[in-house]
Amino acid sequence: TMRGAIFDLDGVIVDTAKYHYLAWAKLADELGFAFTEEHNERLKGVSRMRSLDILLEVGGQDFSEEDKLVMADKKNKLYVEYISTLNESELLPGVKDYLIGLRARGVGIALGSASKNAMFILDKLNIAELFDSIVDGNKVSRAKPDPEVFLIACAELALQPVDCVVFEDAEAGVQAAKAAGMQVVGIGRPEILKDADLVVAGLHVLEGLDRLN
Ligand code: B16
Ligand code: MG
Repeated sequence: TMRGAIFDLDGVIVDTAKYHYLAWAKLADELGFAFTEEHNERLKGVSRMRSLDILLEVGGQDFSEEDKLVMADKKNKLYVEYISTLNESELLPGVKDYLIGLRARGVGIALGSASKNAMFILDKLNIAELFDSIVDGNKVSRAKPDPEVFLIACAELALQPVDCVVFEDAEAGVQAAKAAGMQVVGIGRPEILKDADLVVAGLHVLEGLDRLN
């Protein structure tokens, strides 16, 4: 049985990918190349610096580490500006009810995200208080598919990996959860999330099932 639930942020709780995309596309535009939504798929669940490397690879450009830090910072300032008006209405379907239902059953709830802006986003969505533990990009040193983020979250919930279920939308996140020895529910398309134990379109599906029980 599930004693702890660990949630990825972007793609599971909120679709911040579209704002990441707007900011990355603006940076690419300034560098003189087009960055499409299809390219953006490759950035989902990937860290900020790794995302920049992928973007520059698409544009066939290369810069010093110093310049890259300046660019990543610039992108982040734009991104933060775009998400500054985020609110509860942008929560993905079923998220809040599912979290409240888990809490009522005594399941520990953690966030396991690569984003350094996770706290800001949870505050905007008004759901920070539903989490017992928040593990984000500021707390981890190794990016998914490394299991670090989920292992820290599990330890903060004072649970063992076998007691935890991870909710993930990205393939690298599914791999990270498996490497951590946890069960994983994929959020999205089964053909992409092949290694997940179960794949659903969104938390609204699980929330609906819980209500039937
Ligand atoms: P930041 P997740 C990830 O969030 C995003 O999917 C990815 O596109 C982003 O680059 C990464 O966070 C880092 O975000 O620039 O805000 O630190 O899916 O792990 O919740
Ligand atoms: Mg994600």
